Amino acid sequence: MRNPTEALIVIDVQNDFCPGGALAVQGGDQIIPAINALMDDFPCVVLTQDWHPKDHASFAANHKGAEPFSVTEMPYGMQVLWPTHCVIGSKGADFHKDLRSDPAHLVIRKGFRPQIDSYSAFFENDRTTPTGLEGYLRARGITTLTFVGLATDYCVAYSAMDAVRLGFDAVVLRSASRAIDLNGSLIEAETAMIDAGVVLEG
Ligand code: VGL
Ligand code: ZN
Repeated sequence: MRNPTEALIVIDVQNDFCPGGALAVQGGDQIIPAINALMDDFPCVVLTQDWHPKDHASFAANHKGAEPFSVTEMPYGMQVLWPTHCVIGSKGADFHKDLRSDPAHLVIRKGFRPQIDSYSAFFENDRTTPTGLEGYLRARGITTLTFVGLATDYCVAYSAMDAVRLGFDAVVLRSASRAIDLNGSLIEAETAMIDAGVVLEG
């Protein structure tokens, strides 16, 4: 068992990010056995769930004439317009059936405000609206976070970089994460994570 100050943060292992899903990440389901095994090592396990209303501003379908994976300007900066995914209450938003959820102490949902996306488990994409995860971890005395899940170059990377910004030690376990890799986004995200002080393992 790891030190009581450590937590495992499992990012968005949901049907829509796994093969057959609306925003499938290649090999997204292959990381599940490793994640399940890791859960037994950590005194605190948190799962995150991407959780969007149907009219969410990050969906290309809600922008007239926009193609999925195109980019648009939002009040808070540039935003990729995604295929409709992880709609609240849908099958696609459910955790993959093989992911263990019993060991999780907390499930945190993000991206439920229609006008703003939320890649990070800590803040929405304006970088200021909190999800509440920071307070939970601090109240438990947790200082060191290991991130795994989907997708390495979006929600995992944003979460790990915010963690460092907040003063946590952050590790991304690459072997238990998979990337969307949209136009070189994986190498870009890895470089940004290293620059921010995230430790990349695996
Ligand atoms: C994610 C794109 C849109 C992720 C979520 O979990 O990495 N990516 N919504
Ligand atoms: Zn999303």
